[in-house]
Amino acid sequence: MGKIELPKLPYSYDALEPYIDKQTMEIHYTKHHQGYVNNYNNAVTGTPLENKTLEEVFKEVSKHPAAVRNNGGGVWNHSLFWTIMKKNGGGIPSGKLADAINSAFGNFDEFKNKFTNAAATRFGSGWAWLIVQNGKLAVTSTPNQDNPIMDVAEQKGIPILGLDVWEHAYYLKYQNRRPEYIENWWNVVNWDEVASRFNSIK
Ligand code: MN3
Repeated sequence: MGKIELPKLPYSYDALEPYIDKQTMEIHYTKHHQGYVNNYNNAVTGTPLENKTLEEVFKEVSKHPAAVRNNGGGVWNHSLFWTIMKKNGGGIPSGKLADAINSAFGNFDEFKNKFTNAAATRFGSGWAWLIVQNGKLAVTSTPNQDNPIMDVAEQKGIPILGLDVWEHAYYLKYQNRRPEYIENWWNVVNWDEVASRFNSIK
């Protein structure tokens, strides 16, 4: 597939204000995400991985150098992250996704509590995820830039929602108050995109 390119941000840097501030969004996208793209390309150029998709690489990521795992994950995770947020997001999902959430967790609030807890208790840097495993939903988290597609993940599945809890995602606005960042983030979740990802899996 050749060189990975930074995907276009689907909204302006200030679109998710006041929950995610403009400066954080700009630095996160132009420095962090771009950095993962550049470093991944540097790590795979001239190797057999150059022509593989990220998903193919993740299935055997334990065999590859740390730069491939960390930067490849950084590329994929942020590419998902931007799409599952939008201006005037939030609320609760409907349709088949809502049914699947109720079936897996009891109700939306139980799901939200479980996901919030996974994000809040992930020690250090990492991500919280809503994943699809054999057609069923589950909540999990991963350290650093790992994700549940990777062979190294404790709990594997296909992520349809992810929350970045690295300090770079919230520190300028929230400093050490990760729980406040998580609580506010629910106001920008793009449930249409999450549902679309869910519906495309089965
Ligand atoms: Mn990040």
